[in-house]
Amino acid sequence: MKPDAALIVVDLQNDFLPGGALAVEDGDAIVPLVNRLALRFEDVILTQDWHPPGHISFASAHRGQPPFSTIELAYGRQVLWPDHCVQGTQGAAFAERLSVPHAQAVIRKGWHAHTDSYSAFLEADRKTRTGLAGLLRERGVRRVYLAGLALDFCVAWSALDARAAGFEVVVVRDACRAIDTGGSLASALQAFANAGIVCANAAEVEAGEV
Ligand code: VGL
Ligand code: ZN
Repeated sequence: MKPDAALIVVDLQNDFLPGGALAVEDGDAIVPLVNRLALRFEDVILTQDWHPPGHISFASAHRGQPPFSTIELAYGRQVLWPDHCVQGTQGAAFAERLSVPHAQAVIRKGWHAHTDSYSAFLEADRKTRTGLAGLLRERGVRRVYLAGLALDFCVAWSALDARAAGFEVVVVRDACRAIDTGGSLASALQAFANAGIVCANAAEVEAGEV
């Protein structure tokens, strides 16, 4: 068990798996890895992308805008996505083969109709907090490990915000997959390096090397 540490499993939901509305290539390959990795952690938090119908991040909510185009919103640039992870739908449900029964909390995010939230900590307005930092601090967590989807969006923003909130951060690289649109993967990896976020593989974490 890793003391003072938590594993955050990001958005392992049907819509991000092959066949889903916003499928991440090879996204299903990480599920067994995450299941195994989670056995090393007493504290496990799941995040769940959880949008109301007609959410502002959906291309369908903006006339004439195709999916994967970008627009300027009040809080900044927003990528427009296919409708995905609509509250209560099968697409928003966790991957069927995800098996982390000892996880204690689910942080749902992106539920404000007019604000997206890639990050598990801070919504896209960069002001509204989800409460996750407080939860982790109250439990004495100092270091967070992140795995899940997508590496270049929700994992990346969560990792950077965790670091900004004062946690040590490890991204478990092979337990993530990326969307990689418009150079997003390269910029995420560069941002990790700039922020002092460690990238490691699951085997290194399981061996206690990281
Ligand atoms: C995500 C795009 C839109 C993610 C969520 O989980 O990375 N990406 N909503
Ligand atoms: Zn989303």
